[in-house]
Amino acid sequence: MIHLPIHCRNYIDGHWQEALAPNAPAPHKRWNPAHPEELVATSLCSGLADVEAAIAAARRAYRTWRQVPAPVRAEHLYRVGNLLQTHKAELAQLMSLEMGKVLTEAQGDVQEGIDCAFYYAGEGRRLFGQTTPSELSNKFAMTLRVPLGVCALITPWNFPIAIPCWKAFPALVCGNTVILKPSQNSPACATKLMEILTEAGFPPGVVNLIQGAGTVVGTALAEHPGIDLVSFTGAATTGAEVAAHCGRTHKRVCLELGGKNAQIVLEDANLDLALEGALWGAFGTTGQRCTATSRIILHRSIESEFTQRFVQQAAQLKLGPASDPNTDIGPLVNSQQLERVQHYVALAQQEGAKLLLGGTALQSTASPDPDLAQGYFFPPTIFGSVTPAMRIAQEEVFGPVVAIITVDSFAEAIEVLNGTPYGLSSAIYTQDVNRAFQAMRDIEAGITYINGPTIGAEVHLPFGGVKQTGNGHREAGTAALDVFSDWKTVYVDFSGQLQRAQIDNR
Ligand code: UN1
Repeated sequence: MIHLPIHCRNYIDGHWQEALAPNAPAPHKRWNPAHPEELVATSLCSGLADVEAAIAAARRAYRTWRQVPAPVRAEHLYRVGNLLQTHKAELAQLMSLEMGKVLTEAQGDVQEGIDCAFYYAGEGRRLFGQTTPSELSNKFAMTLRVPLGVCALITPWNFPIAIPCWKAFPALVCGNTVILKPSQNSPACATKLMEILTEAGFPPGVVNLIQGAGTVVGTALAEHPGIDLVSFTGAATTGAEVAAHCGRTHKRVCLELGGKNAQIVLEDANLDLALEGALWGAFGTTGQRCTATSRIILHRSIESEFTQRFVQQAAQLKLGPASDPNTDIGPLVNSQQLERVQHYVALAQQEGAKLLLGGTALQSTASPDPDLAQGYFFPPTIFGSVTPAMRIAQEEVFGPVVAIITVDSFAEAIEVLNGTPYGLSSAIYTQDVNRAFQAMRDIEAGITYINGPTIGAEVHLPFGGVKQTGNGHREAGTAALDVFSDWKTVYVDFSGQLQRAQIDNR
C-alpha cells in the first residue's frame, strides 16, 4: 500500500533534508496524470545553496570512494539489484501513479534497473586496461581506467528508474560520486530509488539527490566548476543549453536526445510481425520513448493492406489508467505534453496529412468515459499521405502519433529513413538477407533492429544515436565505462637509465 502524497526531499551527504534557502519556493506538486485531482508527490524547489552543499559533499566523498577497490564498489550494486528486485512491484505501482506508465511496462522499467545493477556490478571485476610493449627496451606501458570525479545526472520522467540506473551504476563502479537531478514529473520514483541506494550502504556523499523544478538546478550543476561530467537525457533544445553551459568549464557532457525513429516494411516482409512491431513501437509507453516508432515507411505494394490492418488493430487498443491491468495505453505525462501532441496533430492536418485514426484528446470528445474525462489521455493516432519533408515526419512528437510514408523502392526507403536530423533507433522488416545487411550498413542510426520494433534496447549493449540525437557518446554496455572514466597511460622504465624517447637512433 502506497501512502500518497509522498514528500520528496533532497538527499545530501547521507541526510534527507529540506531546501536550504529560507525563502525557497513552495514545493512542486505532482498529480496523477490519469486523475489529475490526485496528488501523488510534492517535491522541493531546490536552489543554489542545495547545489553547493551537494557538490561539496560529493567532492569530499570522492576522495575516499575512488580508493575503494572496484570489486568492493561493485558489491554495493549487487545489493542495489537485490533491493530493486524486492521492491519491484511497489516501484512499478508508484511509477504508474506518478507518470502514467502501464504496470507491465513499469515493471519492465524497474527490471532494466535491476539488469543494469547486476551488469555493472560484474564490471567491477572487469575494469580492464591494456598493456603494450614500449618502443624502448626494459620499459613497459599500460593503460588504466581512472574516475572523473563528481558526475551530475539529469534524468527524464519517461524511464524514471531505468535511466537514473543506466547513468549512476557505471559512474559509481568507475569510482565517481554522483548527484542525481530527476525530472519534476517523477520525483517520487527518484526518492524511492535513492532510499534503495542508501539501504545498499553507500558512504555519505557518494550518492546525492537534488529535487528541482524548471532549469535552476540543472543549469547550476552544468555551470559549476566542481562538477566533472554531466550526463543528460531529454529534449534536444535543452541538451544544447546543457552542452553550452558545460562548454564554458570544459566539462565532459554526455547527451542522449531525441529521435524520429522509423520502421521500414519492405514488400517481402512478414506483415503480421511488422504490424505487431509497429503497434508496440508506436504506442507502447503512449509513444513517450525516445526510441518510439514515429514513422512507418511502407513499400507501395503492401501499403494498402498494412495501413488498413494497422488502423484496425490500433483502434482496439484500450486507453485507461496505468494502474489498471487491462489498460494498453496510459495517459500522457501532463497537460503540456497533451498540448504538444494536439499541436502536432493540428499541424499535420494543415500540412495535408490524412488523419486515419485518433487525433482528439479524450478530454475534448463529446461523451468521454467519465472515468477518463479528466486525465491526459490521447488515443493512438495514425496519419497517412505523409511526405518526408512535412514537420510531422521530421520533428519528435513524444506521443502516440505515427506518420505513414509510402515509397517505391528499398533505396528510397533508406533515403527517407535517413532524411531527418535525428538518428537514434530504426527497424526494417524484410526476409531478404541481402537487404537486411545493406540496411544494417546504410541506415544512419545508433540502433537498427532487423525484424523487430524500434524499442527495447538491452542494458549490456551501447545505447545512443548519431546526428542531433546526441554528441557521440553511448550509454549502457562497456561504452558507458568510457563515458564515466578517463584513460591514464602509465610508462614503467626498469632499465635503471634515462632512456630518451623520440630520438632517432634506430
Ligand atoms: C528512452 O526512451 O529514453 O530501448 C529510453 C528502449 C528502452 C529505453 C528507452 N530500453 O525502448
